[in-house]
Parts: sequence; C-alpha cells; structure tokens
Amino acid sequence: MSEKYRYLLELIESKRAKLGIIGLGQVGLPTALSFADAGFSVTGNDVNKNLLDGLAKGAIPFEEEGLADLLHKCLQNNKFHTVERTEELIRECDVIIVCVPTPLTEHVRPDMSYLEDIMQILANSFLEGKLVIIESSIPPGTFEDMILPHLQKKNMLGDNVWAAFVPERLAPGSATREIRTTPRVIGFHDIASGHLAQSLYKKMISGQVITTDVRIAEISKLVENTYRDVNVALANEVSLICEIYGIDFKELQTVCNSHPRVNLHSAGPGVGGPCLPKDPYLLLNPHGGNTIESKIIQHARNVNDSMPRRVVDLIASGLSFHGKSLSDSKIGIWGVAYKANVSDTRFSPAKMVISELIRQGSHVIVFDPYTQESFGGTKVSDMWGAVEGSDALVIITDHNTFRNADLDSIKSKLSTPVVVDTRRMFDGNLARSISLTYLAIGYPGLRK
Ligand code: SAJ
Repeated sequence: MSEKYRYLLELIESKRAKLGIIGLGQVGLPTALSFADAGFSVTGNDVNKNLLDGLAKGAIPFEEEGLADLLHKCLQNNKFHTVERTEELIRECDVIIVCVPTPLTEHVRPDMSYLEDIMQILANSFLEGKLVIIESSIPPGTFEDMILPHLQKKNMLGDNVWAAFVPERLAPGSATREIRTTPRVIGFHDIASGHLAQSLYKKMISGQVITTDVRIAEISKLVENTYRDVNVALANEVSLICEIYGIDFKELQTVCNSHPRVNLHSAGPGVGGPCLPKDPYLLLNPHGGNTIESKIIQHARNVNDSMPRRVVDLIASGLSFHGKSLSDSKIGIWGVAYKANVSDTRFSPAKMVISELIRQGSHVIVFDPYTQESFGGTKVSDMWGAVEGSDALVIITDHNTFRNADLDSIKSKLSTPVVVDTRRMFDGNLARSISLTYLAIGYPGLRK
C-alpha cells in the first residue's frame, strides 16, 4: 500500500481526518453530527444558504428526535461548522461524504442532476490523498459507470484516491439512535477503498459493518426499500380482502404474526416519504440501461398509490350514512406528515386525500403539530380546531399527539359523528359502542 494510503488510514484511525459532508438534509445532517459527536472535525455544505445560516445559529430544519441537542453540542465544542462553497469543503477535507438527493423526474425516472453537479465539482478538484464516500441512493451501475470516471479524471482509484458506496440506512424519526446501531454496508471496487471506508464507519457506529462488492451494495439498498414497499402493498391488499369478508385486518394481523415466519405489515392510507415510493423505480432503472420489467414491484407501487382513493371512498360512505356528501361537508384532518412523529410531507398520502376532497367541494381543516404544510386545506393550530363543527374527522398520520384523544370528546365536538381512522389508532368497537360512525382501512363496513 502507498505512503498516501497509510497516511490517510492513520488520520482516520486517530480521528484526525477532517470530514466534509455535502448535502445537509435528512441523511447528511444526522450523519455529519454523528461523526462530529464521535470525535471527528466535520464541515458541512449545502446549496440552501438559509439552511446553513440556521444551522450556525443552532436551528434544525426538520423534526428529528435528539438532533437539536446534538447540533448544539457539536457547535459548542467546535466539532461542526459549515461552508458556503463546495470547493472549499473539498479542499479542506480528507474524507468527503456525498448525501445529496436522487429523486425522480416527472416521468418517474431517476433524477441524477444533484449528484452529477457534485461529481463535476469533484472531477475538477484536487483529490489526491482523499476518500470519497457516496451515501445517496443510486441506480445500479452508477458507481462504476458515473462516479468512478469522474473521480479518476486526474487520479487513480486505489493508488492516490479512494472511493466507496455506503448506502444510508436512516429511518427518519429515529435517525440519531439508529445511525449508530444499524449495520452498515460498505460497497467497494478496490480493497484499499473498502478498508478505509470500513475503518471510518467503525469509528462512528457500534453496529456491524458489512463489506461487499459495490454492485451488491447498490442493489441491496434499493431491494431493502422495495421489500418494505411490496410488503406494505400486500398488507393493503389483504386489508381490502378483509373488508369484503367483513373481518378486522388488525386482528387478522395479530393472529397471522403469531407464526414465526410471517410478518404481515400494517395497512394504511398509502406509502409516502422520500424513500419507499422512489427506490423501486431506481432498482428498475439501471444507470444507462433500459427499464427492467417487474410485475410484482410495479403492482405493489400501484396498490400503495391507490390507497388514498380508498380513504376518500371511506369518508364518502361515512358521510352518506348520515345523508351527507363530500361537497356539503366540513372535514377535519389529523396529520399530513408521511408517517408518525416526523415533519416530512414528501409523497405523503395526505396530499392526494386532501386534494381530492377539495376537488369534490369539501371544506378541509388540517392540523399537524410538526409541519405548516396543509396541501390546500385550512390550517389550524389546535388539534380540536379540526374536530369542532366538522362532519368527519380523518386520521391520516398516527402522531403520538393524537394517541390519547378521547372518543367522547371527539363525538361531542363533531357536527356529524364520522371518524375515519386510516392508522387504526382507536378501538373500533369502543367507537361504535358510543355511536360514532367509525370507519377504517381493513375494518368491517357499516350496517344500517
Ligand atoms: N407504512 C405502512 N405500513 C407499514 C410500514 C410503513 O403503511 O407496515 C408506510 C408509512 O406510513 C410511510 C411509508 O410506509 O408512509 C414509509 O415508512 P417506513 O417507516 O417504512 O420507512 P421510511 O421511508 O421512513 O424509511 C425507510 C426505511 N427502510 C426500511 O425499513 C427498509 C429506512 O430504514 C431507510 O433508511 C429509509 O427508508 C431510507 O432512507 O431509505
């Protein structure tokens, strides 16, 4: 191994290596602060200058348990700072970790523009002696056919520059905890890069570090989220079958999951967030290749995308039970975030539900304790403001805030006693026993 390699390894081992994180979103920021907390000096950079200004003042841009405390700590002990120019970060740092988004285009194809912009800057930078890590999710083939050619423009991989793909595995909402304990996958092309990346991540995480070929690492990331998406789709489809049989999906789930090899997921209003609705499409669209056909993966996407329509149908049937329709009703919504206790509303099923209700003429009142987003509904700042005088209360996100709400209070405040509980937060039997018109995904329908 070269002198430069040994020098960089020693910097990493002694935590004297300077780390630079490009992209300070829901992956980059927890990653930056966790490495800083582990003892490294970390520099962050993002195209969003307001975000950088806020971070310098200790403000975190999204809801994430423990992140604000971590930021304050890392600012106080001078382990974390930001720079406005990506070139400056690259110049300053020994290890560069890229955490920019790879979303979808409007044609449901991977949008690689953010990553390509960063790779252009890296290709034109002095990279000798540096390790570059890609954490962004990427279509299979991207590392070898796009990332490496950029990094090797002026350098030689494994000789004077090193690179690895280390897919992020952060679950929003428990990111600061899980980042240290979830096993990490290190994908590499040359052994020296794999070794450097492994020694770096072992300094920050207590979980297992798994090393593998870079192509396996690329595909594993996408398959993990596709696995979850397909399983949620199965749960959603089974919930519709339960409605036909007139049985309770939740009870069925408990019974089935007593089998040691069954893990029936939870049915709900649909699948949102920055990962699950997107990664199946990255999996099926290899870098520079044709779209791969997969009936099961595409069907799962379609099932999950169809669930918000099912929610609107449930609301309509609850109202019609009381002789009302969507167009003459006021509807209160609890929760617009894509899942419990986060502020993220990307791809949230709430968007389609609220838009469709508004399109059909409903007056929609929205409460979510974590976000100002209301998808066109009228935002209220108190959860009971969405219930008072409404013809239906619809729970879309199972935030803890709603967990202890009392069904009697809900009933007394509603104008028409309809509750549509897409997350099964409440006991349906109890709700119906106090004459609430209770409807839920995978729950027996109403009888006149
Ligand atoms: N959902 C259901 N039923 C379920 C589970 C989830 O309807 O049984 C819905 C949620 O309500 C939400 C969506 O699916 O709308 C996604 O939520 P999630 O908790 O499954 O996942 P994310 O998107 O927050 O995080 C996922 C995680 N991946 C896996 O669990 C395989 C996380 O570990 C990844 O790091 C993250 O994607 C990512 O960044 O890729």
